[in-house]
Amino acid sequence: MQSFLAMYNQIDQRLYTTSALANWRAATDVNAQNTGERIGAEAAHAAFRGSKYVIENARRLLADREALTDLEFRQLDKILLNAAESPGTIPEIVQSRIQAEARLAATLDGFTFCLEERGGKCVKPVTPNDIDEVLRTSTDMAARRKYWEVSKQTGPALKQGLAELRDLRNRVAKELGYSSYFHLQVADYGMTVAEMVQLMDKSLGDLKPLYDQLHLYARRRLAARFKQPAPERLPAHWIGNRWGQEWPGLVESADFDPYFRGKTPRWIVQQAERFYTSLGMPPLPRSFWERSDLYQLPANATRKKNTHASAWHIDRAADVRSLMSVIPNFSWFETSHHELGHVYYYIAYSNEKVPHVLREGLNRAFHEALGDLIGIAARQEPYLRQTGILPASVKIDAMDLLLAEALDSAVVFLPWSAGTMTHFEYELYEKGLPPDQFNKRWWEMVRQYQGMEPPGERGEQYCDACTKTHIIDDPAQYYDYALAYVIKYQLHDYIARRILQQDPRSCNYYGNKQVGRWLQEILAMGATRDWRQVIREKTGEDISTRAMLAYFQPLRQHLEKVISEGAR
Ligand code: X8Z
Ligand code: ZN
Repeated sequence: MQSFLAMYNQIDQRLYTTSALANWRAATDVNAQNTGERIGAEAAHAAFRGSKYVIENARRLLADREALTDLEFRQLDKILLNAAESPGTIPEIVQSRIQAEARLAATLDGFTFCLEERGGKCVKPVTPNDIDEVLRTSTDMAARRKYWEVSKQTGPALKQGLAELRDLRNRVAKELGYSSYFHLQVADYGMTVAEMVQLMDKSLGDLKPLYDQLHLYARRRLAARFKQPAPERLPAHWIGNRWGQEWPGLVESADFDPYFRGKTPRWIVQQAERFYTSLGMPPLPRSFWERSDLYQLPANATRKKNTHASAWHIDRAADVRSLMSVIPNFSWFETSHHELGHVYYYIAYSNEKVPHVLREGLNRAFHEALGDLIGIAARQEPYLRQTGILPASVKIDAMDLLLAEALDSAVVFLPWSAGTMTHFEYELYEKGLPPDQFNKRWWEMVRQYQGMEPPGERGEQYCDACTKTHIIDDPAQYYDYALAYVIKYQLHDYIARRILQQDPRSCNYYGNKQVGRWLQEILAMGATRDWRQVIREKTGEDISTRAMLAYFQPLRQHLEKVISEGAR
């Protein structure tokens, strides 16, 4: 037993590292050679993880459950889950999947969004940051629509690949007995597909009354801003985000962008680091700053890189990095906190008590929740004042702050994540959604869950779901974020009320070592414990929307008043 686990942990760490490094190079410098090396390194890793030897031994040892400690059981369970991603019994399928994923990622990461083409050449390329800026700030309807449409240009280039990849991923997952690739991903939570979908639907139902109020508020407000009649559904190009996953910029008095304008991108990331060190966590290792790729590339850059933010644990030890395209605005300020959350999680569980194969979050949602939790803390008024980000002369109404948070980083996100994204991927993998219905079903779900619609006909020549990175790169996992949103308010509620004894809507944990210790205990255990037990032990309750609902409760009455006044 011990020798099998020791052998697995040692070999896997080496192959994992080689593969992570090759992936890093492929994502930070997109070219055919790096894509090829990524394929080679992943194939070697997959061959080990899915080898008959590994599967047979893990199964044999698991059969005698009584003889196993909890830590041994967890490692073997994870080893089998890892094996199910690349079973050695179907090597050609596994290889095809690895190739298809690498090629599709290269198409996505190397893509040039184009505002104007002449003679088959792009004469006006735009970056995702340019697109986001226009959608957040412009009142020119034609420009908004144009940029929104440009943001969907990746879809047609990726659609065929996604259809093929879906089939390959499902073939892989079925080999070890999962009903689909969606099932395999959900299994990491110890849940069935039905349980996960129910949890999503329950959370959506809980937030629905507040979402409906926010939706009505947003329609009226944007109609006034754009001098249009108030629509029944929100046109997608009216919103300050390419997918309507958050609705920034609606509450003008709580718009923080101006306070970041004079800052450097490096200051943004360092300010995020300061939050973590203030809690007693270590400064980021020097190698983080040397090896990360944090800032937007200059317009004349000769390389292309993935522009979606991510964090990397290259060796599952001290080599931690982040890939971003930071420019000085509030959105990147929040994203920097999010990514550093992953990085501090990596650092915390890279300790001798956590075997290599369990150097992961309690579950994937906890990993997503940590940085966002610090993101909630970093948008609280006392903190913004203390750090001087918010000038003393500027007064902000507390209700406006709460409203802005609900719109741009909390409530509005759930119909997108638990609704559209989760249900689309559920149908894609579990129900085998045919490619000629990808866009039709996508927009049906956007209408149903988010109450939004596209600015024009979106036929099957488009693949608007394909424009979302995670559909290509992090398949069948987006419910992670929905759960993270629920969990982060539970953690925040506990920290504010129990540790700090402050109002959760106006509290400050910057500099508080007790909060740091409480968090560190969760982080340092990695995946060595059962997440349901830990959430109960640490917060006194199961996973639940209670804390999130309580946090936004005052907004319900406020919006009721605003809405009825608006109707008069
Ligand atoms: O993808 C991310 C992070 C990287 S793990 C930037 N997020 C989701 C998204 O952008 O769609 C953070 C929240 C939701
Ligand atoms: Zn993340």
